[in-house]
Order: sequence, then C-alpha cells, then structure tokens
Amino acid sequence: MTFKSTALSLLVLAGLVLAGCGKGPETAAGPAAPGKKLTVGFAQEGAENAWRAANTGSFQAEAKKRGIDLKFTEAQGKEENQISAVKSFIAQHVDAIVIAPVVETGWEPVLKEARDANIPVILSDRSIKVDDDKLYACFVGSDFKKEGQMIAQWLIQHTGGKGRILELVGTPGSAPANDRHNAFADAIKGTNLTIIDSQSGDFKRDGGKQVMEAFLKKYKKGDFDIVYSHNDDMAIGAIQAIEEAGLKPGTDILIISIDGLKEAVQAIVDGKINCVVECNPLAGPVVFDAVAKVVAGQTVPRISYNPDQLFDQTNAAAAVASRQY
Ligand code: GZL
Repeated sequence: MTFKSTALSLLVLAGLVLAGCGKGPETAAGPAAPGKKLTVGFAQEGAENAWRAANTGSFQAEAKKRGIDLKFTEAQGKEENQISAVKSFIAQHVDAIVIAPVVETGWEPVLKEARDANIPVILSDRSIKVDDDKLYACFVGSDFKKEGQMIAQWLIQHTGGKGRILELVGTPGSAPANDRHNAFADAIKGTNLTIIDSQSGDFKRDGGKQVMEAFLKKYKKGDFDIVYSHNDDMAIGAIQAIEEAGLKPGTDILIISIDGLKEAVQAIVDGKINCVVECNPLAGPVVFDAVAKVVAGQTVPRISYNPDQLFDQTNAAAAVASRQY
C-alpha cells in the first residue's frame, strides 16, 4: 500500500470515528455493550416529604424491574452531600450518574470530574444553571415555569384577578422554588392580584404549618385572601394551621398548590384546597429510558418534560381514586 493510499485510509477512518461524536458522551468503556448489566449512581436530593418518597420509590422499583444495579444515596437536602455522592459514583466507575439537584448552582466542578471520567450525567426532577450545558447529557422532569403559569391562570379566572396572596416558598435556590415563584409572579402582572408576603417552608409539611402559623399571627383574617403553596406538603401543613386558628381553608382562604398528591386531590374533594397542579414524581421509567439511550451512545433530547394536569372541583372527585402517589 503506497503512502498516499495509507494516508487516505487513515483520513477515512478518522472521519468515521468523528462522525460518532455527535451522539453524546460515552461511558469509560465506550458505549455499554448490548445486554451488559447497567450500574447507575442515583444522587437523590433528600427524603423531605411524600412527593420525594414516591420519586425514590419509582426509581428503586424500576431499577429492580430492569435489572439495573442502582447505587442510591439521599443527601438530606444538602448539596455537599450530593456532590460527595457523585464523586463516589465516579470512583466506582458507574455507567451513568443521575442527579436530582437540590439547588441550581455549584455543580460545575463535580460535573467536570464526571466528564473527565467519561461518565454521562442525567438530571432528573430539577435542573441546574451551569456555564457549559454539555456538562450533562439531558434533563428529564416537569416544567416548573408552566406549573406556575397554570396555577396563576386558574387563580386569575377564579378571582377576577383580584386578591392578596401569602406565598409558601419551596427550598431556597432550588429550580422548583425559583421557577414556580417567577412564572407565577410574571403571570399575575397587570392584575389586582398581589403577593403580600413570601416565606420558605422548605417543601416540608411542618415547614408549611410553621410558616402559616407565623402568617396568621402577622395578618388578620381580612388582610389576605389566598395562600399559594409551592407544594402540597406545605399546603397540607398550612391547612392544619388555618383550621387550628378557627378558619375554614378553601372557603375563608383560597388554597392553591402544586404536586398532585392523592391527599391534596382528596382535600379538593373535601373543599379544603381549591386547585392543585400536578408534578408527577413517578419518573423512574422515563429517566432509565434516557439513561439507556445515553449509555448506548444514542442522541437524546436535551430537555424532556413530563406532562402535568390541573385538578379543581370540576375533576378532583373523578381523579382521586386513581392517584398513584
Ligand atoms: C418538583 C420537586 C419538588 C416537589 C416537592 O419536581 O423537586 O421537591 O414539588 C419536592 O414536593 O420536595
């Protein structure tokens, strides 16, 4: 073979190799061999409430069903614990890492370590803000901005765009808290709906109750009309505080919330919550589908949103029996 034909052959080979690079990160050993048992590290953010328990349960059940070796950690809501868990998964040379990031920022260093180890990262549930979004393969979760818009539109329609709102905020710095606040606040601009106070209950039931107790000390019954809670667990805690104060949630005070817990949909039927927008936690199947494609070197959408529906008095009774979490 002459020098010229050898060089031409090498160029053709190089072209073939590069053509595969648009397919997303490969694992340390290259695309997983078909049928190889997947080992996936899942850095869950915490165990703060019923929603999170359902989310974790979905991953664990689906991993068992698919024969995935799931290395599971939960960070008790602390980013430093999540980052340590990701470092541990890298050291174990897992095939892929799934993260439900507790907050949006601070992720570049550990994601660069995962990239350098050729381990793909899939974001589940909550997204992040990074300077290079190639540091993760994709995001699979709910559209929190849309949830904020949906519940704001319902409120505008059911109040004539007038009312004073107390807001129960989720975990400070988290994507759901940021997006559900910002999208809601944008959607009510130009109406006579006003957020008169916002406090964080950290997505926890006792947090929602404590914040509502403080609100009820600070504001008299005629000072506010609506409670907007970033999730159902805080809304249910707030309802307990409202009832202990001798007021009727859902009647004296409009209660609107997000997540779609069966308990919250039942509270709509009972007249204690007025509107809930779903945020489905049962994401194990869709996330592991994305993991399998990424590990196999296939291209996946950067963002995949789970569909979320709205519940109120018109449809809650028909829906409550089939709620799965
Ligand atoms: C939303 C999820 C939020 C839920 C809360 O996808 O991150 O975290 O709304 C949970 O209930 O704590």
